[in-house]
Amino acid sequence: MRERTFVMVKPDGVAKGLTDEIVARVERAGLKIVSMRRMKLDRGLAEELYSVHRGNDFFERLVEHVLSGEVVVMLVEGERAIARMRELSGATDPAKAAKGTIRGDFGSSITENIIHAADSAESTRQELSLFF
Ligand code: FUP
Repeated sequence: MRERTFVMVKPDGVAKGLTDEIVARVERAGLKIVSMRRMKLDRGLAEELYSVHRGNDFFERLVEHVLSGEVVVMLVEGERAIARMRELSGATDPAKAAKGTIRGDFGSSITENIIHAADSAESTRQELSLFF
């Protein structure tokens, strides 16, 4: 099924110069980047993006991280795009993520894990509506 998903290169990924590498991996996987923009989030937007995590002990750390520098937001489209972007990204904790995944290859901690990719059709809709 052809679908759309929301992807964001987090500030650690942008700072490490990984945007082009991530774009290349997404395109090599046969997915299309329909739209892409480099930007700075404000607190309201960051808290909205991560609203499902509000109340968790890591929420503030997560929000502070995505506010710590510029991000690159992407609208990605293709067959099973949501699941395939999750596969390309790898497990949340880079220490547990497989080699060959973006987090496994480049992530440094569960907070500084390079990339966000929406995890369901519902979160995709909600997250895309915030940015595109
Ligand atoms: P993921 O969908 O893989 O990004 O993972 P989650 O939705 O579980 O978590 C979203 C973000 O919260 C992660 F990218 C990093 C952060 N997080 C922590 O910092 N600590 C945790 O224990 C879990 C998540």
